[in-house]
Amino acid sequence: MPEKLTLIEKYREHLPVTDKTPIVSLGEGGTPLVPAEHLPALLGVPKMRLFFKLEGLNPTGSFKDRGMTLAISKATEAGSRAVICASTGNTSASAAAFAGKAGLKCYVILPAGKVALGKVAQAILYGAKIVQVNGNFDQALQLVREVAEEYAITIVNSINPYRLEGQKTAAIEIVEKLGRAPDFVFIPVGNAGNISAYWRGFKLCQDSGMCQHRPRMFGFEAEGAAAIVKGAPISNPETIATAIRIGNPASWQEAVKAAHESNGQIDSVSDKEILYAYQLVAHQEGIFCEPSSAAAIAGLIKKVKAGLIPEQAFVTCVLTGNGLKDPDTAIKVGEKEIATIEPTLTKLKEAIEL
Ligand code: AN7
Repeated sequence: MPEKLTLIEKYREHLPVTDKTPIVSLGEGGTPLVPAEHLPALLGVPKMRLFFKLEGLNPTGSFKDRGMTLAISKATEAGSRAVICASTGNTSASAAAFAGKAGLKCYVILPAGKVALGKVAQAILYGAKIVQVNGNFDQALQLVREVAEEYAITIVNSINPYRLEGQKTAAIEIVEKLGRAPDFVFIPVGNAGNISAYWRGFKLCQDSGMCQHRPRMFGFEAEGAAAIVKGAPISNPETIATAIRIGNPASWQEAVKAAHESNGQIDSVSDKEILYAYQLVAHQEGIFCEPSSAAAIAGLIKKVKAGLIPEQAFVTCVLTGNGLKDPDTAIKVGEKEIATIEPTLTKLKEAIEL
């Protein structure tokens, strides 16, 4: 059987690599594009062709791996010995894994107490040096920028240009799988890198003749962290979707441009809407995504209600991270429903209402 190509090998012609670039790969990319079974009818648009891009099935459980394979490969090529990132969690898990494989030292700076359990567990086990700051992601990123000016450490946040180049491959995969571009793409927005990367990817597809049209890009911030929507940075961002708890997005301008050029929008959804969508997609479609990813579905629901989605539209929701990363939120949502009984048949029958 032929070996599966790495993401970089597969999309080499579209990526800033040469034959000399050492490829650091964990088997990233090639994630499933799964059609929705029940949501279109439930939302009142039964003919909508809705697909979920399951980025939580990447090796470290999020879309970050697409950019990280390239960022770490290029850091290795450049002779870097150490990488650093600020992170709401997923970037740190991905950076730690790829850096570990490449034999690079990895420093991750996290907002204390605000990173989902599974992501911290990953960074620990992959062997990163972890520092928590009593502050938010934006402050952590500022510190990372400052320390990287003084020391020869490569930043692997999405301000590293290779990150978005790698991430744009997800858009190409969607076009390959559908044989066309979707009409609408719904995607969560934190640091605003991923929506920018997808837009690059879709433009590339159109320019290279892989598709005839480009989708409208709809990005969603969490209401308590909606800097772009409000038009000004937020010094104390707050949301249950900790991955997108970001008050001053690094790719602000490029994301606004993506929304504008594509005739889309950056909008926001509330924590309540996020939690509703989070449970709905799990119950109805068997997909366990993290709360931040559910912001994309909450956004879709909002736009369907606003009458924005034509009947037969092709729609893709980008589900950026695996629900297993944040067991605390899942358990909080349903814990009270779990019955604890004495181990007798009678009690069991009572409990399951037979
Ligand atoms: C699951 O890990 O910023 O708008 O430091 O983990 O490209 O930032 C994570 C962001 C969406 C937002 N969904 O993407 C980090 C970090 C999930 C995420 C986003 C993130 P961007």
